[in-house]
Amino acid sequence: EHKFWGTQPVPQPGEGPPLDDGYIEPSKSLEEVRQDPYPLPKDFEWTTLDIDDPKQNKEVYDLLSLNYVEDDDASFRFQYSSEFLQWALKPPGYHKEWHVGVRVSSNKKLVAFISGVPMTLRVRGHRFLASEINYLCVHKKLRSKRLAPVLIKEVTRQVHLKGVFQAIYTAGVVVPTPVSVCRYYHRLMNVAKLVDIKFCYIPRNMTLARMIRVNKVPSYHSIPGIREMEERDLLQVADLFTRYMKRFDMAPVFDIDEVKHQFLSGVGTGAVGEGGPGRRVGQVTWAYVIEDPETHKITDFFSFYSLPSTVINSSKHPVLEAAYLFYYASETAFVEGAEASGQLKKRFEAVIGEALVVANAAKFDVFNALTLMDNVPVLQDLKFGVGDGILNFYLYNWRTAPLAGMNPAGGVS
Ligand code: YNC
Ligand code: MG
Repeated sequence: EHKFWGTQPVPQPGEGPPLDDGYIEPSKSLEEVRQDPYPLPKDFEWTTLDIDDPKQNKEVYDLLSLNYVEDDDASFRFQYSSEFLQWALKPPGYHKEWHVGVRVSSNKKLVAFISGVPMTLRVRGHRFLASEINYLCVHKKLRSKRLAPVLIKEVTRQVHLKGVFQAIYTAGVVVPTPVSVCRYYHRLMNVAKLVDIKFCYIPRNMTLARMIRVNKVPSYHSIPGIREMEERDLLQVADLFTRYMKRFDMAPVFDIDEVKHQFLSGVGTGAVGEGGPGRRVGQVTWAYVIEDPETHKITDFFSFYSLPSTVINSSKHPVLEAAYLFYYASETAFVEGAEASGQLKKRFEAVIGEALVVANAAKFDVFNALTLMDNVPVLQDLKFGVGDGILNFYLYNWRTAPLAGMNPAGGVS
């Protein structure tokens, strides 16, 4: 059935839940790792992409904009920006060798890519170094030629060469074997445009005018003390993030430098407004804190990122501007009884509601969220609608029982 995945250290179909968490195959010593690159079909050659070099960054951008992930009916295709790729591919401790490309030997055209970045991952009670694998892409003209397994094996070799033997990745497709499954939800903001590009439809018994009214996002904040996150907040945000993420069975572990990178390095340059309403030039991420007006302590934070999609068959609206909910946290999670009483849900509703206000002011068309963390209970009240997209989470060379929320309608941790 799975000619490639059947050979890899991942849980195989029908295995059943493991008795103990742990690796599937042991780590190798450096000498045991294959020293030469995997062979490519003739006429192709390996390349390492330098994302700092504007020319090479543009080559990855072009490959992905034309060949990366599309929705099921090929209406929308992710359009990661150059700034996004800079942010995503260069976290603290990144290795340029993990940014793997394939070129046509004759004209050097970039036709395939896969990347990894280092991270510390916690799965249940275990913490380990891992690579986060993303942006696997093969040019449309080279599909179904078994190039993807070669890319995966080569990035695995490069990861092994740095002494890392586990990985995490997500995909819309199902391969052996998801550790968790999430569903996408969408909060419509620019309703007229979303209807125009057929991102959504006007339901029966509804009019466009009424739909616009129902989905109106407030233009003002409602939580006192909300402001953009700044460098002086790093210690408090890192501490809050670390404590809050303990609620979940699988989570990244960020040190201060990583918190700085994840939440502050993508905010762009210049002043808010110079990159369009509510945006800086080249802004990829937004991060806000709530500072208690009395104690001046940070009680909550939230973040989201910009990931536009090309609208494949539209000249009127070439780009769908989508914001994606990223990490958030709240001290309310540590208030005794707050979860049982519904106080925690209320707080998250207010906090994520503020993210909608910021994203709407920045002229995003839609705000997306997955059924993970503490999202699920607030999605309905914040007027998110269920999407048709699914995101499967995978671990490479790590065994653990399925994580909560395997039911894509439910919550995940
Ligand atoms: C996928 N997305 O099942 P079997 S997500 C994993 N993730 O193998 P061929 C995938 N495996 O089933 P094509 C996969 N898509 O025979 C396909 N496969 O065992 C498997 N699309 O290869 C597939 N980007 O080259 C099959 O297929 C084998 O030409 C078939 O190429 C696939 O980034 C692809 O969706 C996805 O560009 C490159 O369709 C191509 O179709 C494409 O004949 C549009 O491959 C863009 C797209 C994928 C986005 C992503 C995460 C990737 C994770 C990869 C696995 C990492 C493992 C950990 C490595 C480090 C380990 C350490 C330590
Ligand atoms: Mg292929």
